[in-house]
Amino acid sequence: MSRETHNFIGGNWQAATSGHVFDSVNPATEEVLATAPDSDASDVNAAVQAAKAAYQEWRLTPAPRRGEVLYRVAQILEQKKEELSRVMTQEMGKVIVEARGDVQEAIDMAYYMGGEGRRMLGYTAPVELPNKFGMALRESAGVVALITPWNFPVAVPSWKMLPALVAGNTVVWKPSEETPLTAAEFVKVFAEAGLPPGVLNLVTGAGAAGAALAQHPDVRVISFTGSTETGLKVYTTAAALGKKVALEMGGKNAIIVMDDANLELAAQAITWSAYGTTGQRCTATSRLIVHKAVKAQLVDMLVEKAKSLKVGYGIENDVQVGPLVNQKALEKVERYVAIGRDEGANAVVGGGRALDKGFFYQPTLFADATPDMRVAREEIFGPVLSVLTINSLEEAVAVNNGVAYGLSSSIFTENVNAAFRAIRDLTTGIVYINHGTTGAEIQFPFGGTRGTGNGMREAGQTALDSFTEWKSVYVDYSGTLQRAQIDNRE
Ligand code: UN1
Repeated sequence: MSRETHNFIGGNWQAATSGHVFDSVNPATEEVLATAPDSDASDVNAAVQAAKAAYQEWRLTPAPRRGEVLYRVAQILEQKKEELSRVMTQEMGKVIVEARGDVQEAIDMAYYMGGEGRRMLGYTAPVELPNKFGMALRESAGVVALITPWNFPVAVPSWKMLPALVAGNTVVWKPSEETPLTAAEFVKVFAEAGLPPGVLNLVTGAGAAGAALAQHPDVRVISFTGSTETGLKVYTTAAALGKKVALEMGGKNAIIVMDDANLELAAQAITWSAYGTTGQRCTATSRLIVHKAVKAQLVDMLVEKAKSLKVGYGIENDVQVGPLVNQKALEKVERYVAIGRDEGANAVVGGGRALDKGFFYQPTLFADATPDMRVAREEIFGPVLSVLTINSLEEAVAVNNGVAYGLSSSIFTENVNAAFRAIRDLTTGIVYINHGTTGAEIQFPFGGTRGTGNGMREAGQTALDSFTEWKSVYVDYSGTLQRAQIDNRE
């Protein structure tokens, strides 16, 4: 039976003013799971006004109290982890064990950012004059807008809203139109934790709602994760209005395997990073850059592993690969596999749809790709891995760095010198040694170089940079106008 979700504005659950709705479809069964408000600019405006009205009181709430709300969010999420994970699997298809991991990232982030309520460090530094004091403080920015994707429908929003909230901002959140039900269930956790009305507002909808947020004069900061195409539109609109924007966009992540690597370990990591989450992570591995001496052996191992993966409805415990999120995503994968075949990349496993119902695709491996092929350069966002052959570490690094994106990369080697050279030379925001390209932890900066982002990072202490303004404060306790010494200093 289909459920009905609502916007959450100023503490009230309500329909879109237009009354329009859209369907959220289970990608494994193709059944309608929920209907949700298809919000327009008037709903977005109502949410922004609610966030604006709640701002002064929230900003003046002592940060430790704000942090305590986040601890309660963490505790309620722990209790509701299974329920929320199941809704997520039903709504966007990731297998249940990964859905639990998604919720766990939000729990970790809630504890981490809850701690910021008692930290939120600024600094003091010596000043040039006697009887004078200087300090720099982090201050909230105001109303912040979050636009988030469906592939991590709880974790990614949590990376944004938890630092935003602990810093004293109020929030308007527009989740992906693929996951309105998961979003509504997540917002309920904040309400239950005692977050005051208006501090966190939810508006569901598609492009019109996102565009209205990017344009809204009362929105100071926009944090976006999603496709490069949409992200750049948001950036252009918001930058023209002088807003701060944090972007997290595409990836074309690679694992390098050197000739001295532990091949069984590498094969396991590649399989998980390429086909886990059906390849629908911005950190997923879509290129394998392998030394020619071990290529044939590694490809054989990967083909075996890809064949043995169980594709199906992720709510069943033994399923390892769920569906693509929707028909469009499935067709995109099909299109790219056709392109790869035309380019001569040689699909040695997979290469077609799986199962009769649902948006399933077989884990696919192109064994003979080259760095100039589109399948080795463009983001496919599906279970498709392209193998590129190299002869040296230098060549591997050049191939890794030679794409438009720079999120995550990895090297498998037993040689400590090679590992440290790779750490130095791989130009991605995240580098792994003897580990796949997925699985970033919330304590560290998350984000990428080149076309992946715009220089901002999420998670870790750096998350606060998106959602705070620095205020420098000078206190002159000399009782005199101490001007001459600094203005006329020789
Ligand atoms: C994403 O795909 O947008 O590092 C986020 C990882 C996860 C987060 C991925 N912790 O794979």
